[in-house]
Amino acid sequence: MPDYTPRLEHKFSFGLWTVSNRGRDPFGDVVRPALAPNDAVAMLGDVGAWGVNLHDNDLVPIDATPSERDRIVREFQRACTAHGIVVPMATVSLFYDPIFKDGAFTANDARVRAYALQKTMRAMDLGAELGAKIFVLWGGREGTETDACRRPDEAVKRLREAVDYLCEYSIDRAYGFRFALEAKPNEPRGDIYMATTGAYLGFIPTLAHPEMVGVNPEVAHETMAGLNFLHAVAQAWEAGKLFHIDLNDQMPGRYDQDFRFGAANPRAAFFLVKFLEDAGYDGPRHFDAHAYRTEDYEGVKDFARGCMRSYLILKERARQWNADKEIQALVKEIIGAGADAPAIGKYSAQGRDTLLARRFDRGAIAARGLGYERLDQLTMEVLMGAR
Ligand code: DIG
Ligand code: MN
Ligand code: MN
Repeated sequence: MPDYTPRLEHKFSFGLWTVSNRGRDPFGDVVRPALAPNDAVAMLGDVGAWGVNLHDNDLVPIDATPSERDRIVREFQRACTAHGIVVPMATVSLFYDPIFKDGAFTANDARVRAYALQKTMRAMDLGAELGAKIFVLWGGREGTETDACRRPDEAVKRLREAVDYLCEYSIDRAYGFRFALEAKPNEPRGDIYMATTGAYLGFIPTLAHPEMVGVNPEVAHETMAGLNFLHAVAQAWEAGKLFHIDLNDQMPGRYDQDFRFGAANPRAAFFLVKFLEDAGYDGPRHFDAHAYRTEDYEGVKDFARGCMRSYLILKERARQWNADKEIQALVKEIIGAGADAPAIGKYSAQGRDTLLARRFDRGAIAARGLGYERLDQLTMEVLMGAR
């Protein structure tokens, strides 16, 4: 029986806000008592996680004094050391405090935009102090309910000004941060700017320091919009911009469910894990998810274990798929189709003339059966443990 025990080498991480989620939702109060950050770290150490991530105010209350802040950070660092947990990523809450009700970097009030930068700089200080090298920016409130409130291209300009400024701050302080921008189509705003990972991939090249900025795609956020999450991840990877990833699960067309990884669509999760492992992605496997509202903290531990076990089970299924002789023979045949086609490659006068001169037998090519039903059935049988 393969071993599905999480180990540090798997780089499984959770946000403080995930295992400490108290189950509040828009229609119901908390169902779990507060879990202090240091107790959350102990829980993550207990279930075998590698890292813990945090928003600034997951750890340091927004109105903490500098001395309270320093004490909290010292105690947190002690807890992380005691439980062998690292802090790979930090981020900032630019969505919870009422001041951000109209957004943060894109807000119409210039004081809000300035305060959002100041707060992010301090969150970067905290992240750097904890050893984080990735800084996620999720613009949860950067959006609108009415497009009468600002031109959307003005929002893009304000976002660029903020990200450029924060890149300069990281350079100035020599923090070495790689910024990972996280998209979401809506919730909590009626519409959120930069709704998809693709939108951010189009935004990044317009920045002053594009090499410092990548994306943090989240399963639930692309899936909410009815998109194929793997395709967003693959485009980010191919562009060298997959700086981080938020793993969870989601039914299409619903509110942001942030389910346990693999809990809604194990087939999509399989193709994602296969891609990440085949591609050699070596970043954090971060679970931005939370337990069902029905659970107590034993259930939260089951949730955390389930995220990691499902990833490892799907990683083993991907190994089986890659080793399956019948599947690999089919893949070889599919990939090799049309071997006699004129090579495309770099444009040349000779290549041009060869391509223009070629006669294609459209009927014969179109009549060929591609065997994808057999391939997908074999894939499903690997997934279902029938091979
Ligand atoms: C929501 O999916 C966002 C926040 O939880 C956080 O800012 C970010 C970190 O992964 N994801
Ligand atoms: Mn989410
Ligand atoms: Mn997320």
